[in-house]
Amino acid sequence: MQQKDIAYKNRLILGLGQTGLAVARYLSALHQPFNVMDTRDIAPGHEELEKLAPGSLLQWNGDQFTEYDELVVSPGIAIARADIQAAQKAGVSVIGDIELFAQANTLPVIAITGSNGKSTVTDLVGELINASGKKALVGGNIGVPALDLLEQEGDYVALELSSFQLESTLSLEPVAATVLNVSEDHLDRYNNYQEYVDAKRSIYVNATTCLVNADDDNTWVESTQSIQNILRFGLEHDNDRIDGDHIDWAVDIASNAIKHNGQEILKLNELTLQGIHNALNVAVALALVEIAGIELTQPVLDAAKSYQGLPHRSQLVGIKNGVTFINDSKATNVGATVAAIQSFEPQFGSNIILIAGGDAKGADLSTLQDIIKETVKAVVCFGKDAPAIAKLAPAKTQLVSNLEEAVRTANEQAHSGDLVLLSPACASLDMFANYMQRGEQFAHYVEAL
Ligand code: UMA
Ligand code: ADP
Repeated sequence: MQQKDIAYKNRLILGLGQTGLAVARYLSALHQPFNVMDTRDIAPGHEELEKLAPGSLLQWNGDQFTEYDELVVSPGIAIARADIQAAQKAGVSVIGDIELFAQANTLPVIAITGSNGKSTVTDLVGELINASGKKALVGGNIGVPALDLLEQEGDYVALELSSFQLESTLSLEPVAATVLNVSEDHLDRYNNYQEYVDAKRSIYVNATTCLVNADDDNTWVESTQSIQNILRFGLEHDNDRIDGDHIDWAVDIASNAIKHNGQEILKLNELTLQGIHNALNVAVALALVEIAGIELTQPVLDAAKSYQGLPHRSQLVGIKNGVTFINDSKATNVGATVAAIQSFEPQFGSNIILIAGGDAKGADLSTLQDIIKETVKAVVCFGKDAPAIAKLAPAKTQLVSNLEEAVRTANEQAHSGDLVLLSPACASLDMFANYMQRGEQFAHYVEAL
């Protein structure tokens, strides 16, 4: 795509994961100077970096940060680290890859954050735009570094943004921005929940139109932000809202529809995606593209109806002896697991066996307690924070040592008609490379039953 020039600076890239490498590729192509530091003994991607910029990977040394004009910090590294803070205080600029992207980008951006549903909404926004005949470039936290998009041709950019990426972004000017929802996550990186909420809501700074969740005040635009265009999505509550106001984009369960300003846009039972949370995701995606100027023509609506979702999100793995196995490995926090259980309750009632556990990232797992007590038949848990989950409902919980044992144990307890749901409420990193590997292994163990 056409790009704006970015200032010539001597930069230090901190972290050589996907992000660090993308920044290195980008700066290399611009013939701008940079070095890279990573806290790990063997940084992933070091071979590719060596080919790109020989000798640019240095030993991590905070004392050298002030030798650079700018630190480009990867999202996996906390900006609150003492060495980064000291450099910033000494006048070194501290940004992330999204800021560099924002400085160079010329296309309209649709920006999406939230604790849950980001990838689904971002991917669907891309599908809807493509169905309209325009071309979407999709990236960010979803797995394609934003800077890689600058090399591609398109009409719109759909960006999934994490709270970590938003913390180091200043000049993104989205045409449409949303915080889908906020629930506890990443409390191992934030001093308190409010800091996490504020990081999410910073997506609205410089946005032309903000789309907020009417049912979640943590997604609302702060009164200090002078934003004119604020639209709301949410569940239709039969006029029982305190403010009595209409919802611009509503999921109306009573009339089985997604509605825009009261007008029916789609029938809920026409959607391939299941669950109320996914109906909200579809409503948000339609809203975002419409805000960005895409007409909701029949091909766009058809794309919304037939959208199948991404792997590892409430994905059917198989049915064995009448037992359904679902892989929701991407549920890495409590809010996601609650949404998944709620979405299956209409079909399975309380015949749900939940497999959960992993690294809770400092979250308060007790918010799972009610739904486990009321809806779930049995819990099988494993991983770092399994003991905390087991405490929630000891009588119906079994602690096991790994995923393979969890699948076998859940299967032994299951009867025909039951659902075995892997929806861990925790990150996978204590035992797996990532949530994808956890989901793939789940499918493998189910296959082997
Ligand atoms: N790390 C170190 N030392 C370093 C650098 C990184 O130990 O010097 C560790 C981090 O603590 C982290 C891991 O390495 O555990 C990866 O960190 P990273 O910053 O190198 O990550 P990238 O490979 O660049 O991937 C990042 C996002 N990862 C994170 O934010 C942790 C990816 O989101 C994103 O897809 C990618 O950029 C492209 O934009 C993944 C993620 O887990 C899916 N995101 C979190 C989430 O969704 O909950 C925020
Ligand atoms: P994210 O990118 O924010 O992690 P995903 O779209 O990958 O979100 O979905 C992750 C998990 O979150 C899903 O497996 C599902 O359990 C849950 N989820 C998806 N959409 C929502 C939503 N709108 N509200 C609550 N939970 C959701």
